[in-house]
Order: sequence, then C-alpha cells, then structure tokens
Amino acid sequence: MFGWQGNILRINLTRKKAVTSTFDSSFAFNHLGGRGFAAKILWDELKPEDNPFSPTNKLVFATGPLTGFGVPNSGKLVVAAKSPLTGGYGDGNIGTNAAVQMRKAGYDAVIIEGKAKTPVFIHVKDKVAEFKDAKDLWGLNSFEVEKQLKTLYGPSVGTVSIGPAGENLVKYAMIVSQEGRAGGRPGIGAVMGSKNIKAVVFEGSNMLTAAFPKEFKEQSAASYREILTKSGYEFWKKQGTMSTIEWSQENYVLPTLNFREGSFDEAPKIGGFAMEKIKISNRGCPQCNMTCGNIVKDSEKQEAELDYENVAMLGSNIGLGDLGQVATLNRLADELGLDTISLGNVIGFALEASERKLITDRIHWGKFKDLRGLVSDIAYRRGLGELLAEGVKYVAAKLGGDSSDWAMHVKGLEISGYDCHAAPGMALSYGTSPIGAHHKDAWIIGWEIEHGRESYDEEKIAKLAEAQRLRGGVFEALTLCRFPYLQLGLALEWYPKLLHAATGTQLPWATLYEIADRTSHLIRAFWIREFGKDWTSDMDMPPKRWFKEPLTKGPLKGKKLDKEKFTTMLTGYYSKKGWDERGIPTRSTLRKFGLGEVAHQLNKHVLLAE
Ligand code: PTT
Ligand code: SF4
Repeated sequence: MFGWQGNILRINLTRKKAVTSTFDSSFAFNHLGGRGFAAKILWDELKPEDNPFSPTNKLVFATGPLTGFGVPNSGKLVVAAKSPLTGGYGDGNIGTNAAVQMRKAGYDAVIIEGKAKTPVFIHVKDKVAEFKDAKDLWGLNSFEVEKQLKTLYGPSVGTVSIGPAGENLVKYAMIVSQEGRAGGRPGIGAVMGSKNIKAVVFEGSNMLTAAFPKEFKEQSAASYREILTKSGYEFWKKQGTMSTIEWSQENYVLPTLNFREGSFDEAPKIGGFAMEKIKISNRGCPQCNMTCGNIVKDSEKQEAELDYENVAMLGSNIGLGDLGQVATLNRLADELGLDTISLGNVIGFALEASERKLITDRIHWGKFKDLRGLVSDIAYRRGLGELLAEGVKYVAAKLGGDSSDWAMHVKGLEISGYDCHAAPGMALSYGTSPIGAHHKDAWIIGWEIEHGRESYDEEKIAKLAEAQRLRGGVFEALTLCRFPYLQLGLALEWYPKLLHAATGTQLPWATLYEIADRTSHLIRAFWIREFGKDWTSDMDMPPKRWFKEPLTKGPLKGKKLDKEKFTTMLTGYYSKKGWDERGIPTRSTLRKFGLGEVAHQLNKHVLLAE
C-alpha cells in the first residue's frame, strides 16, 4: 500500500507491551487518517462505561497519508481520546515533528491503553518501542521536558509531552510540543497524565514511498512555490493569525469580559500591529513555509508565542489590555500544558462570579497579578484553582443560581474566540462541532458577516455544513494544516493530485467528502452512545447568555440571538445531515455510509429512526 505505512502501534502500559498490527486498504480508504482513524478506533474500542481517566480509555495519535512526505504544512498530528471535559469524542491537531518522526518510525497511528504503575516516557524508534522511567521528568514543565529529551536523543527527534496540568488531571490540559505547539483542547493532555505518561519520543529512519515519486516531488515543490507567490504571504509572515484581533474588533465579535460584549476598548493595544512592535521571530510547525507562530518578548522578558485565540481569550475576554502580560499568561499556559481557550473562559467566568459575589475570592478584570496567580493555581489545583480545573460547566453546576447562563461552553468544551450575539451561523458552528465549542470545523463567521450576519436561512446552514466537511472532515483526516488554502488561497486541487501521486489511487473530492461524512456520523454516534437516553438536542445549543443578554454598546447594541429562529436553524441542519429531530443519525443515513453495524450497536442505546 503506497501512502500509508499500514501499521498501527498498540502500547499497553499496564502490561508494558507494545505490539504492531497492520491494517488493510479498506480501513485506509474508508477512514483516510487523522480524525478518520481516531474516530473509528475510539468507536470500536471504547464503551460508554469507560471513564475518561480509567485505564480503559485509549489515547490515539494519528497521521494522514501525506504526513511526513514534505508536502506543504503536513507536520501535524491528531491526538484523540474520550474527553474528561465533555464525556464525548475529543481531539486536537498539533503541529509537531513527532508526526513526521512517527511516520518515519513506521506508524500511521499509535494507540495507548492501560496505565503505567509509575510515571514513564515512551521512546519509539524504527518500530521498536521502549518504556522508560520518567520519575526525573515528572513535575517539569513541557519546555523543560522537551529540552531534556532532546539532550538525551538528539535535536531531530519528535516529542510530545504534558506539563503539570496534565499530571494534575486538569480537565482542559493539552499535549505540547516544540515550545508552543499545543493540541487536544478537550483534555487530551489530562488523559495522557491519567495514564502516567509524561512524554512520547519518536524517531525514524524509514523513507516514505510514494506511488509516483517523480510526479509527487514536482507537485510538492510546485505547491510550496505557489504559497510564496500569494499576495497575502508577506503580511501573513508578519502577523499570522493576530490580524484577526483587529478584524474581530471591527466586526464586534471580539470576546470581551466573559463574552458579555463583542468589542474591547483596549483592543488596539493587543492587536496584530501592537504585536509587530514586540515581535522577535517566527516559529511554526515542521514542513511549513508559512510559519505563523509570533514569538515576542513577554512582560517577564521571556520568549512567548502569540496567536489570535490566545490573545482574545487571555486578553479581551479577561479584561487584560497589555500584550506583554497576555504573552506571559500564554507562555505559562504552554509551559504548564493548559488550553488557552478554556483557560480564558474559566478565568472570565471566575472574574464574573467574583464580581457577583458568588465566590469569596476577590479577583479583578485585567489585574495581572490576580490572573497570573490563577493560571498556576489551576495547573496545580491550588485554592480556587482546584474548582476551576474542572471547566466552566462543572463550576457553574457547583455555584448554581443562573450561573450556567453565562458559563460559555457547548457540551462542556469552552467557546473559542468569537462572540455570537449577532452571529447565529457561528453559534450553530459551535453548537454542532464534533468536539464541543471549537471553531476548527467551520469558521463560518467571516462568510456570515459578509453575506448577512443576522439571517438564519438555509443558505447559511448549507455553507456551514460545507465548511465542516472540508475543514473538520477532509483536512482533519489528511491531518494537514488548512491555513495555506484558507489564509493564502492555495488551490484546493493540489490535494487530490498529491494524494494520487502518494497513494497511486484517485481520490476525487466526492470520495474525500464521503469519508468526511462517514467520520462525522461516526463521531455523532459516539456521542449518542455515551449519553444514551440523556441525549437531547439541547446539547447542541449555545450558551444562554447570547439569547438572553443583548450587547450593550456599539452599533450592534441590543442584538442577541433569537431562540426560536435558532431552533429552526438547528432542525434544518439536522435534516441536511440526515439526522432526526433529536440530532441522531437515522438508520438509513448510517447504512448509506457503510455504518450498518454502528446503527445496530447504537440502537441498543437509543431507538433509531428509520
Ligand atoms: C487549537 C487551539 C487554537 S486554534 C489555538 S490558537 W488558532 C490555541 N493555541 C494554543 C496554544 O498556542 N497554546 C496553548 N497552551 N493552548 C492553545 N489552545 C488553543 O488551541 C495551531 C494552528 C492554529 S492557531 C489554528 S487556528 C489552526 N488549527 C488547525 C486545526 O485545528 N486543524 C488543522 N488541520 N490545521 C490547523 N491549522 C492551524 O493550526 P487544537 P498548533 Mg493546536 C501557543 O490544537 O486542540 O486543535 O486546538 O495546534 O500546532 O498549535 O497550531 O488562532
Ligand atoms: Fe503550523 Fe502555522 Fe504553518 Fe499551519 S501555517 S503548519 S499552523 S506554522
């Protein structure tokens, strides 16, 4: 089989055994890679009764058929597990040399199961996996761990690790690599911690073989060149995702003070142009010529990375208008291994709770000392941090009253950086994302602001579903960064061409979308199986704040979401997907995608509509 290595490494920590198994072309062509593989593996191998922190949960690393080949922006790895934050399917996409080295070591995917008795790290080299004692690494932050592992094995190895947040089972702990690449928002780093794994090191010397090597090499080189010719390239290298701060402020969608507002008075101080003034270099994922991580000197004179989400959530959302200080919070999150998006939500929620005197701690919007203290208290579960480590859904349930109205999450995963008081399409994107409220599957907000932000019509639903298929479906299965296409307009036609040259098989868009849809239905089935009879379409509803409390300033003052229209839009979305009015895939939809056995299993948990 060209394109794939055809191998999955299964590491059982309890038994200290590592076994390689092979997969056939039907697995490869039905699920492609990345999220497609992860969804299939987690559906097949988990049961609803498996607690996310029990040894029975599985941690999956998965690559795509182009990973490691030297194709633009192909140094990414999907990390997935049952999420401790949401209780449903969880994944993330991390830019790391570990993706490249894992493929060169001979594997398309790795499944980690069981639990080590004492902390370990795993070293995988050319199909040999070794368990190593990690007692000297436990407790270190993610930057220090990587440094030590690179001293031990050399600078070219790929590593993924967790920081103290993962060790302490903070429900939104991330997996970190390369001092600032971080993935697995729904607590995938905590799953790694629950298994007592501090890090995994990959190194490999196997060359990947393409079906048509000459054609493949020429196409890869040409697509890299095309990126350099794009008109937005120079500006992208200057600001990366940071220019979105100005865009969000202009369009009143910049999350501000726990998503009460969509604009922040101090936005110019934390935007892309302010960032340029303190920027010192670019950093990025392997095999990328767009390197978009903005490295700046933070308020404590250390290097830190700034991207849009981090600044929106640890800046405007918590009332902090000093970019150097935002950068410090961001660096701490990377070192400790916390997701910046959930962190900014949780802190925003706590600040509001303090203001409303629902908690006794006196903490203040924008007061750096308070905010800095909270970040490390959360990672180490100290004081108020013990409660906040559980995520906003849990904290709101504990505090009671109407606090769940302003706990900004969907299905337990905190909202990423776009306010939706006047953006129903983006609210639907958060509502129906396969992992909880994340923008990765459909950044529909740009389109809806241009084409009628207040409409709830069918065109918007269709546009959203189309974006989810491409971004969450195709790019997540290929495990390629979507930025060359989205930000610079790299022609989409390259992808089927590169796939053909790598695998020797034509995979036209219709086939890629079929795989994307199969993955989407499988992930939905996973959620329904987990929640069984407790599942209702309310789980797809965005937070009540956007329906109940209008914006109080600017030209959109008074705007909020309309519950009735939103519910109709959600039902229209279900029908487009082939799901019933509860949001559950019908039997015929599942059968259409070769998921008849999934329908059979799922029917034991909820009665499926025909
Ligand atoms: C992603 C989420 C994002 S999305 C951001 S900024 W963004 C935050 N980054 C964090 C960080 O950094 N440190 C930290 N401790 N926590 C963080 N949490 C947040 O995590 C990321 C880039 C970005 S920057 C985006 S949009 C794109 N995301 C892609 C994706 O999801 N899929 C894909 N095929 N290509 C993508 N390309 C872009 O990658 P999660 P990264 Mg990340 C400091 O992981 O779980 O998916 O959450 O992966 O390697 O850092 O690249 O404005
Ligand atoms: Fe990574 Fe940015 Fe390059 Fe994408 S564009 S691969 S996120 S450095």
